[in-house]
Amino acid sequence: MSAQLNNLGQAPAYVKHAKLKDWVASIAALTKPDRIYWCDGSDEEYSRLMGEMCATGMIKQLNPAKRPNSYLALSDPQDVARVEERTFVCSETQVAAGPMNNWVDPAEMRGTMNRLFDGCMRGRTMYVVPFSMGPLGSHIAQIGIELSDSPYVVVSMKLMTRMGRAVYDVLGSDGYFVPCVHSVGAPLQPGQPGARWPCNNEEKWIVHYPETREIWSFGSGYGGNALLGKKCLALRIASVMARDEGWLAEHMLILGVTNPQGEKTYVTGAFPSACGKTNFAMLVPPAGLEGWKVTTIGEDIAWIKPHKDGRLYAINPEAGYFGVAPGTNYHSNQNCMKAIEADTIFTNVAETPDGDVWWEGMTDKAPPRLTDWQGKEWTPAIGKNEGRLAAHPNSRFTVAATRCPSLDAQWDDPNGVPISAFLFGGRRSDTAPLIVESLDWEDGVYKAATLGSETTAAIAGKQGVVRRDPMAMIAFVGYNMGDYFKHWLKIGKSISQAPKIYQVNWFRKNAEGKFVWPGFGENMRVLKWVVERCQGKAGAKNTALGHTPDYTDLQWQGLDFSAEKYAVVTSLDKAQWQAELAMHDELFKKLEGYVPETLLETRRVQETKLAA
Ligand code: TSX
Ligand code: MN
Repeated sequence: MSAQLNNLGQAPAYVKHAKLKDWVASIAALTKPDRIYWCDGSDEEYSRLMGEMCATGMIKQLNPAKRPNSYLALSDPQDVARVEERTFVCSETQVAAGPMNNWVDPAEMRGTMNRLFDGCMRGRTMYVVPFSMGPLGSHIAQIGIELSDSPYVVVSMKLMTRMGRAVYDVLGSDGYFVPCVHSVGAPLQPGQPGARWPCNNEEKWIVHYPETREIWSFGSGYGGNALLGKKCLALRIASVMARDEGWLAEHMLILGVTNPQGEKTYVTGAFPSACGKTNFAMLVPPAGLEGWKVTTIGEDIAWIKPHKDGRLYAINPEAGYFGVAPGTNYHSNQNCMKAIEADTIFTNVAETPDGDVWWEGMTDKAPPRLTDWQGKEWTPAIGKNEGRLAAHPNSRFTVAATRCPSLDAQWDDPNGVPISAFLFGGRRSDTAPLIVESLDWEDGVYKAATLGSETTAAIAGKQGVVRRDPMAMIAFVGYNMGDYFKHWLKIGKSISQAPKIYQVNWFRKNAEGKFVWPGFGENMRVLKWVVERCQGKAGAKNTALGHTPDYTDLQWQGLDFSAEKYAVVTSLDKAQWQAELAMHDELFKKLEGYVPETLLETRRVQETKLAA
């Protein structure tokens, strides 16, 4: 195996960046890996690393007759999700990080990191992972280099980003990159056998230095804790870059809608977790809306820049999907199911006796026998008796975007696509109507800033409680949330053709506690109305919240959905909205002293309108 690896410290000839090589050497001197391996991102490298991980048992190849070129990884049971309470934004001052972020003085944090990382890669290989967030060479893209001691990170980054040798061509001898240091925090003594899924259950740290744009992550090998291009770079660090440079780094899907006339409109959507963002990004229009088509640019992150034509243009900085498996099936997301039919890494799902995968919600009925996400025997009876799930609720698939049947032709366009509308949605069983169009940019920013969603079993804590999640960015803004609101308001002033902003809710329930709106593909009816509003074609009525479609403004062909049901999902209850406004005040209280006056004024106007 070592014959394939470069010698310690020896960069390939095509790496021309002296500072990068110095930095790699300095991190190696600190972390003391046995070997350094410079990744080239080739398919051959991917297969070789998969072979090595299969040999150590970290990963298992699935049955190629069922899932060609696909693998299953089972993580440590204590390393299964992002660790928000262990995530830090270490800006020079605490005010700069704001009340929504964990903050530690950066000088103190550097001391902690230097102690933790000293010798933390002993017995392991340090991989040098070059990646581009966004199309290679795009003026909107950013380059990162992740140093990691996890081969699982390397193969995941190959699917999730533009990873490999070509990044060095863009970087040249002095290009800018975001330095990302990652360790699972599990050094090996000579002869010590490695854990199947190495991690550190005593110490987990996800650390950002916004001023110097650095990321240090210790102790976890899972998802956003370890794939540092995603939440750490593309959201927390990028949000700071965006603030400084006049653009937006957002937790948004991007989709294209093509109407029967062939006209294309691009829309983004920001939704907190458990609202079906990936499903919406890959939506299949229902019967009755023939001729309409949805194409996918991205399903998690959007980087959005003002263009000289006065519009906002968006790219997806990612090149793959790291999506939640449970609930994904051929009804909820046909495109996604097709994407993961091959060339996919599954993590923490269950395995069938014939070497395929399964998770809750994949089929109506569970297979009679499974191996669960912890490698234990599982049957529907065991699951029921012991309250044990076959797949972890946060189990994932990792797959390249190029496998997605609905992938938009423009997805890799370095200029991005022009955005006509922003959707902001939460999971609300009451209060919030199906859709409301904001009166203007400021009103839209207010709606986005006060976005709330009910918690589900997939998140720790109480179920059914409304949590404020401004712009679905609560865990991802790398600076003061109040300044982030100001930045949003400023962006609106910097463009002449601002997208319309909508508030949506697919989750209204009736008095019996049943979902009234059919959701999924039927959301296309709402999306069609949004697109036609942007084109000036669709009607609306005014309410205290903004413009909403009348029953007759939506197309119902192919769906039996009565005006009575429509009244339920669109009703606006004054008492409920007054309670809602009181909850907005709680958010503004947490951010006291930082909330822009424009939003506080919008809040007061709402009160008056509801009283009227
Ligand atoms: O993803 C969802 N979307 C967006 C799809 C484009 N989900 C899945 C939950 C989040 C992961 C939804 N669940 C949606 C939705 O629009 N709506 C609902 C609620 C719902 C659940 C089941 C039904 C209907 C609505 N079932 C029947 O009507 C038979
Ligand atoms: Mn996300």
